[in-house]
This record gives sequence, C-alpha cells and structure tokens, in this order.
Amino acid sequence: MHTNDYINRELKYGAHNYHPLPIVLEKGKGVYVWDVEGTKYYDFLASYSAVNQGHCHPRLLKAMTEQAGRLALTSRAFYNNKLGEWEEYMNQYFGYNKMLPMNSGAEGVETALKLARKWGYKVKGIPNGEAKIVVCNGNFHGRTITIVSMSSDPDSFKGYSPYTPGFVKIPYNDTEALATALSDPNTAAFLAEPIQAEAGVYVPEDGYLAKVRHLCTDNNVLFIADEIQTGVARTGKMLAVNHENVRPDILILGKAISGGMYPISCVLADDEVMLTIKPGEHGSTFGGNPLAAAIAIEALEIVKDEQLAENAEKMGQLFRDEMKAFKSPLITEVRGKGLLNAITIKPVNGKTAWDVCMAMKENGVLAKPTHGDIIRFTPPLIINEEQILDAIDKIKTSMNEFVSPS
Ligand code: IF1
Repeated sequence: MHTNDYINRELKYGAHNYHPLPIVLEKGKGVYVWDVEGTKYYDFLASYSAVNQGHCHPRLLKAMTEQAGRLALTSRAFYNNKLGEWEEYMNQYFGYNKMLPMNSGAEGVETALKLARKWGYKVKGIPNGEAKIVVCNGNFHGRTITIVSMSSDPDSFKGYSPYTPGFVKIPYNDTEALATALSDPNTAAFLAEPIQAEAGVYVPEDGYLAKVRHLCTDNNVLFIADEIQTGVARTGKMLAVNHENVRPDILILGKAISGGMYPISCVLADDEVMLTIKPGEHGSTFGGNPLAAAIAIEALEIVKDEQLAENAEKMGQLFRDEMKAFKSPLITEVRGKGLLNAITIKPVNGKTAWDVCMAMKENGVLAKPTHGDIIRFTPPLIINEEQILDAIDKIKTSMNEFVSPS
C-alpha cells in the first residue's frame, strides 16, 4: 500500500472530522518520524506538544511495557500500588496537596470546572446554580459540549447548542476586563492558558499572569491554569506560570506528562479545593490506572534528567533569532516562548500557510497551520542545535520556493 491507499481507506471508513496533511506516518524516534514511503521528517508539531520527550523514548517504552506486563487497569473500585506513588511524586514535583488523575486534556478541564463550581458553592458560598467562571476570548480547552460552550470560535461551538451556561468571556491579556468580571461576587474561577497556543501562540504581556494572580486572590476567585499544552517544559520552564512565579489554585496538565505514549491528564489543587468532591461524585474508568502512573512518573523524570526546560529555552531563542533574521516577505511576525513558537504568514503570489507547510513537508519538516495564516512550530524538546539549524534551513528553503527574501 502507498500513501494514497491509506488516505482513501480512512476517507471511506473514518469520520471526516479532520483535514490532515497528506502524509501517512508509520514510525517515530526522537525528533524524527518516517512515512509509509520510508521518507524521514523532522516532527515540528510533536502532536501539539504531547511528544516533548521525543517519539518512543526508550525509558518510556521500558516503563510502559514493564507495567503493562504486570497490571494495566484496576478501575478505582480497588486501590492499586502505583497511583499513590504517582500522587506523592506529583505533590513533591509541583507542590500541591492533592492530584485527581484523568485521561484526556478535556477531561482534566472538565474536572477543574467541576471543582471550581463545587468550591464556589461549598466554600465561597455562592448561591446554588449561580456560579460564574470567567474565560478568555480565543481560548482552546478541548471539545466537549461544556468546553465549546466557553469558546469564542464558531468552528468549535457552531451546531452544538444548547450550551452550558455560567461562563463569562473577556478579552485575553486584559486585566481591566478581568477586574470587572471578578467583581461579580458569584464568580468562582478564572480559567486561562498562560499562552494561547491554538489561537496562534499569543504570549500575554510581561506581568499579566502576576496581575491575574493578585486579582483572583483579592476577589476570592480561583485561578485555573490550563497548562496542558504550555506545561511540561514547553515554554522553557517546567510550567509557563513559572516565568512569573505565579501559583494557580488549580493546575491542569496533560499531553506531555505521558510523553505522548498514553492519554494522561491530571488536576492539582490544595485540600480546600480538591476535597470539595466527595467519594462517588467524580471519576473515570481509566483515571489513575497503574500503567498511566508508571508512564507519567518516568515521563517527568526524563524532563528533569535531560534538562528539557533549559534546552527548550536555548533552542527556542535560537529558532526565533534565526527566523526573525530571515527577511522573507511571507513572514509578518515571529513569536513564542521556549519551543512554543509561531510564524504568521502573509499570502504572497496566492501562496498561504498551508502551501508553506506542504513545501516544508517536501523538504522534510512537518508542521500544520492554525487559524489559516499561522504556522505553529513545536518540535520535541530534545532537539539539539545541529538538528534545529538543519530544520530551520529546510523551512527557509521552503519559503524561498515561493518568494525570495528581500
Ligand atoms: C485536536 C487544537 C492544540 C489544549 C489545551 C485542553 C486541550 C488541548 C490548552 C484538550 C488540546 C489539542 C487537541 C487536538 C489538537 C490540539 C490543539 F488544535 F485542537 F487546539 F494543541 F492547540 N487545553 N489540544 O491545547 O486536550 O482533550 O485534546 O487531550 O483536537 O486535534 P485533549
């Protein structure tokens, strides 16, 4: 079978809820992936920052296979010997009293929303049914009906009404609008991504997160940080909030806490928040399974052992410096933090961000546009200087195919 055979089979038998680049991958190792024709590529998406440790990391494979051969799933009807180890590990790693384990990022976000409402009613004393949660325009927190009820993107929410009530939308990076919204005594929480990645890697102004922290504290409102994409060393610190020494009341992690080997998410909070949910009031079949615990511990150990945050900081600065110095008429902006970067593409000669990504694919670098004109670049955090300079050279060559730098 060739590439098109695989694509046609998916078209015939699979839902059409994606429009992937026309490439069929069958192998991954470190920063590289190979397609079914045997062609090798730099993976500059890393599954939207889930594969921070690199594809099929040997230590993750070992931890996964060993645990899978011993005990994979017990459900939470019984205890297992790995979950408490993971919970204690996360307490020591991130400094929160408690962890609630789930599977997908969206489940982590839903869990945080439920905790915020429970805390709002039981601790803050908000009248039952009146709790408000403030969110930002341009947010992306997943795709459940409640989560798209918070979205400002019609592509996310159109056709899925009626929507979950209780959400207040404000502009991102706007602390005056936040102060106004938080003055409502029925506000339980403020949910935000420390950097809006899906929207196009929008980094808020310096000091924004610190102001958010103060405003939430002053108004007795929980600050919920969705670090599913920005966390686990992606932005050059373990968490994006670490750049401003801000401690959220609820921290949501996902994606790279498994290194891309298994769907794992979790919510971290202190007892006043976490213990508002009593036995039987929340959970999931796979949440906190021993296989996830073994993988997550090893995935986070690798982040420390291989100093991935420090490397992300260094390689990300090199990427932005190189791309800013590359005066292509296609590039209107280069922005990001650590190895979470994006380039805004101005169509030239009718060529768009999609065309650039298709040319990059031909030249051996994989990335995909978001919102039409923005290309997000999020390679695995293990990438070294030789590799990133080689990939940058291929990216520049791809852009030069359409128009020469001025
Ligand atoms: C897809 C986007 C990125 C996330 C943040 C929660 C979730 C995500 C900050 C939900 C997930 C994924 C979803 C994935 C593509 C990718 C994505 F393009 F969809 F928007 F990264 F920007 N919070 N993002 O980024 O986590 O339930 O997916 O595990 O839908 O194809 P999930």
